[in-house]
Amino acid sequence: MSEINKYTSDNIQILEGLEAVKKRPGMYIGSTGPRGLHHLVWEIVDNAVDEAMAGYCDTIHVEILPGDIIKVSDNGRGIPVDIHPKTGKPSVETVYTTLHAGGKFDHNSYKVSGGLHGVGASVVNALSTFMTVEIHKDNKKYMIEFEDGFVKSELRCDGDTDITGTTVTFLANANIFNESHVYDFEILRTRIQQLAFLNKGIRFTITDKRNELKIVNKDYKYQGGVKEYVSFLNKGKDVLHPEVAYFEGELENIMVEIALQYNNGYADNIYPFTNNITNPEGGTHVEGFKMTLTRILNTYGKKNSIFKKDESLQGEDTREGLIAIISVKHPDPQFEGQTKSKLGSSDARRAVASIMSEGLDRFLMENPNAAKIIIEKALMAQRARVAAKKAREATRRKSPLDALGFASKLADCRSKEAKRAEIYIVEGDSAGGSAKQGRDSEFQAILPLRGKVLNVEKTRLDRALQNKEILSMIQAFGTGIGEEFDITKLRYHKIIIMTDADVDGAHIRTLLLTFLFRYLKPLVEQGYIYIAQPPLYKIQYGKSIQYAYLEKELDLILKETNGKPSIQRYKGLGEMNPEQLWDTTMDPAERTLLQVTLEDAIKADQVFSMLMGDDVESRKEFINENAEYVKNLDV
Ligand code: 1YM
Repeated sequence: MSEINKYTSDNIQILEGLEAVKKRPGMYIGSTGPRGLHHLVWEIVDNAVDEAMAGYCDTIHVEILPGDIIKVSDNGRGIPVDIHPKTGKPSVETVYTTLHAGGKFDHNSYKVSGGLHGVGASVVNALSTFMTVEIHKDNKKYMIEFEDGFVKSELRCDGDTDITGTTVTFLANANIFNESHVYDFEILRTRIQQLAFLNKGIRFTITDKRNELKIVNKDYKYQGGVKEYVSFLNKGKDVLHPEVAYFEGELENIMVEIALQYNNGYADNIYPFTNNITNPEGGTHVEGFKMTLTRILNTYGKKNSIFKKDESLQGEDTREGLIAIISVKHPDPQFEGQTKSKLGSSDARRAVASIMSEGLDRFLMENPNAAKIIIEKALMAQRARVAAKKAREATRRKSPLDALGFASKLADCRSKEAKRAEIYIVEGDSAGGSAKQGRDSEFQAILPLRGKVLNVEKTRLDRALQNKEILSMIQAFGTGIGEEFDITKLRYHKIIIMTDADVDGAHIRTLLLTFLFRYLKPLVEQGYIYIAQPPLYKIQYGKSIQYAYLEKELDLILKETNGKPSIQRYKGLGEMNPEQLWDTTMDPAERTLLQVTLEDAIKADQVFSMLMGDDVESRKEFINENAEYVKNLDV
């Protein structure tokens, strides 16, 4: 084949590659919804982070410009501009027009990879109406421009410079991201801050310039890395020891960073990451961590006579009130599990166990007070576990009367097919009554709750299990709780929280979500939890009835309806008759359900703690800082 033909066939391949991305964007970035849109930013940021991890860059800026144009820049070496031997084109052009070009000819040892990340900058290019890449390198400024993924203006030298780095600017294609191409500042900010925690000493900034009257700029740099992350997560909680334990090291080419600190709560929050990507399903690094934590605490407790003669701790005892970050950087991680987000590499287990074991040993030795408090906390947890086991047995009984002698108010559905079955958790007996009459009893079960659900933020499982409302929920769901939780036994694939559209309703909803998040987290993670949306108003004009679910909708309906309609404001679900409740809120053909997704479990945990905890000052500060998010949670 002649040289010319070779280039031509390479070019055809390139075109076919990018065309495939445009045709099926979802295959490459997961979706063309908001998630996919934000994914474009991470794809570019990841390249800058890779450069930082390789040790060549210490500052990364992200800007949202008017029109939702994204600009990412770093002060690394600059993407190579030399002619690539295979394509005969500048390397930067090849990187931005060839699928998966990154992996082929760069040699960073740690790459941001896992889940959907790592598909390459060319995918972002293919899905952008325009993109420019500016490179400062070898005292020269270079520039290349693309339109719809095609080179619009070839790489050119654009003057002299005395700095190095890469700046990428792009506009997502609004025809492809047709749901919305508006970025959510909070989503970008949260992840940028997380990247700053996970890459110590690297400065990350994020600036929202979309509204020139209100430019928002955040600047993050954490010299302490994940140690500061744990402090941040424990903010507003009562910690049991002042110092965050921090261990780092490298083994078999795997870098490990671990930080942990106990608080006086009961939740177990371990946040694992591989190459900056969270692993919600855990994996070998988490196994290594848990194993070592149990082993070292047991050895210390025995050696220092903190245990009574036969006492020893089980794994879960050692994790009550624990907040931990495990961050590994692995040159070639293997993933498994349902979402390919579970780390499978066994060398990571060894590396974590070894670094953690040495580090924790030393920490306990140097901080004997902390050691004693941690082990005593674990011993308390152990006693509570035994008590909880007894209480839990009650939830397993088949009879509608449990050990506490009350009848659950569950009105079950006839279908035993979990996939189809739904359960409505309804506030109050009167709304419960309407729901029971209005439902389709074939597949809709109703569980009315009386009064307020216990606040579980400050309660241990054994006490929570004495609460009737909580017991009836666990009994109804069928999954069990704690050690014997089994998601395959879930009896309803939709658990729908239906509360009044007022402040009390919002409070009950938050309490329910706290309970679900703390004790039945997989139900939330796997998308089984929903929130029903009852209407706020009924607008009747002659025989025609319309419902408004938002204040805005009421205005709209009133504008369209001339004359004088009668307006009824629903204060509670109880005011609706069964038929109305079915029509507006329960009929699958008409209703809108909000699916509760805790994509960002870390944030949710903070929201719950701040809203429910007893630190009033932090709560105020948190609500001020996160007004938007809290509002969303309460809508
Ligand atoms: C704002 C986005 O992409 N920075 C960036 C990318 C690269 C390099 C430096 C780089 C890598 C290497 C050598 C190497 C990339 N280079 C390539 C490729 N920021 C941003 N900064 N020199 C520079 O990995 O060996 C892909 S990404 F493939 F061309 F080397």
